[in-house]
Amino acid sequence: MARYFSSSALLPDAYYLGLDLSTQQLKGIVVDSGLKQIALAKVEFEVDLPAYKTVKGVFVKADTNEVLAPVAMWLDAVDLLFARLKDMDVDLARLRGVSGACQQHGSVYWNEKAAPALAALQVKDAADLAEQLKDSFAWDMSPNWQDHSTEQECRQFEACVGGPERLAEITGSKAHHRFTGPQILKLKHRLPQCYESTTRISLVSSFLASVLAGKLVDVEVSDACGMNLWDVTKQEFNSDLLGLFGPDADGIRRRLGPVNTSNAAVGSVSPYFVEKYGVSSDCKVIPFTGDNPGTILSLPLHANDVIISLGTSTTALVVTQNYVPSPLYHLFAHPVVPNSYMGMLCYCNGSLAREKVRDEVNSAAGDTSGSWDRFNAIAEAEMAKGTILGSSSSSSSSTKYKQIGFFFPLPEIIPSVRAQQTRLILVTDDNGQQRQQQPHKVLQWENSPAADVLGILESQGLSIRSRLAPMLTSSDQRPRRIYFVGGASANKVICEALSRVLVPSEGAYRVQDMKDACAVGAAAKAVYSVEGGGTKSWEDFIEERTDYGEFAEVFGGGLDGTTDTDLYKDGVEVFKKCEEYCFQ
Ligand code: ADP
Ligand code: XUL
Repeated sequence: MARYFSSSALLPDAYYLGLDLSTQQLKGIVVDSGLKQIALAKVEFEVDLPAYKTVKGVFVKADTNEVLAPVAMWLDAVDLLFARLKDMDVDLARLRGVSGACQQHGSVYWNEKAAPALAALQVKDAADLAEQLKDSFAWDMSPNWQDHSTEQECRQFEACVGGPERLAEITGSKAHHRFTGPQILKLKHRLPQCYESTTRISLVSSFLASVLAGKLVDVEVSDACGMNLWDVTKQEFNSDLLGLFGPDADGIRRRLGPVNTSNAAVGSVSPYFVEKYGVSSDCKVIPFTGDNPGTILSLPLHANDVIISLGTSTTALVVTQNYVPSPLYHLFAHPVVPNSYMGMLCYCNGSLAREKVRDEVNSAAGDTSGSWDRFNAIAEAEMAKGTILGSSSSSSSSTKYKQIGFFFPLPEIIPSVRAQQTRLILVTDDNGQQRQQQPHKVLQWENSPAADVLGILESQGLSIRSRLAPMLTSSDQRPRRIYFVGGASANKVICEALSRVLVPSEGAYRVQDMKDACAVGAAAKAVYSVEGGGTKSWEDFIEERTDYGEFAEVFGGGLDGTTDTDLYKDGVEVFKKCEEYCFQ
């Protein structure tokens, strides 16, 4: 992502490194003080480190639903990444800070040899990191976020505090298989000897920071919220949940260590990186965070701004000051801004569901091309007519027919329901009074594929709008800006239709090139810590280093982009009624 060099307060010679340790690769982006990219290097685990025999970076044990990654592979990846940066002639002596954004929830189990081995890391006999740290782990594996093996532990977590709602209230999420707390408890149950010899547990983020800093680095607060253990508002581990680990709650507390709520440097890079790769000994290690919190640091987000990722699934990330937890989504502490949070909505049915409607529309016209042209043309024509939930906004009839579809070819997460495709019509009279007790249910949806085009976009938009509303602090509960990213953000019409429902007050933008977003966010976190953290707010800092010219505007802001009418004000209620009717 190209940025421009803007402020007079910039350090002219400084470079910063943002690392992204994800499932399939380790990536490093070097930026200058203005967040302009200087270099990018990556190590793909399956391709570059074939000796570990992972498939897409992990081992999948289908019989137990386990997905694990070998920790030593990540250490080899760190060496290879730095070697590649050095080979690219990047002047690593200019590095003033390094931070990272890593896959969330994964955990690394250190033993009592870890602290001295990290402190002693040096270029002795050219031994690499994996060799020097080979005796430092109580378990040589790290559970991956795709792991589903902790059903029993998840039930224990929820039962311990009184159910999923209460767990979400405390920790920001209901119990999830991939979350670190249930994963650690599973280790204690199934590999007790590994748990016993564990002296410290890192998240993937604090593991990588520890390797860079040459000492055990505390877990960072935003990533701590992906554990189902951290009380987000009290900012402490929940004692009841720690009690699940046995009468010796201190045992788990010691293993977890403290949580770091500051963005200040935790130290300088280990002499290993200075001696072997020429990194400046002045290079500070800034707390590493998770990949989703890292992503929100890559764009100039203020409170009430939303990133909507239109990938295979749909994810919405919102910056909020309202802690309004729900079992349907996640809330994390903001990685940089105190008393601020990141809400994360993850939908299973995103692009594939839209593709299904697209294919039905195309096939009705005998077209098997997979083109979006017909889908887009229908959506544009309907919006131009002022169609809202199946009927024209100018209709003068006293009876209103509001149509909502649920397009879930796959089981859905929000709400948590089975796969289905359902269309409902809610009939209301002029006063908005519901005429029928129940909306009329229409089961055949082959009837009018064309109606489903705007229908699916409205339904996806209204679901996001109704869940975001409580988290937004604007007086009318509208988002400020929306940034569309991911595959379908290439489609302007889809973004327009969603914006028309979500009505951001200051516009919507498409940001095409987000594949390196969390590494960029990590680099920005490092720059902010070294250059601006003391005096400048994060928002001012990131705003002044962003070039809005890179973003394509799709929706000008205002209520429907041009006028003062919120076209979907009543639509939210219709949507909620239909969800209630269908799913409760
Ligand atoms: P992932 O989430 O797997 O990384 P991407 O972000 O690459 O995936 O998004 C892939 C999806 O983007 C595809 O399923 C496709 O439907 C959608 N997509 C790509 N281009 C367009 C387009 N022009 N219009 C609508 N959808 C598109
Ligand atoms: C978030 C999650 C994934 C991983 C991917 O809860 O599990 O997004 O962070 O790396």
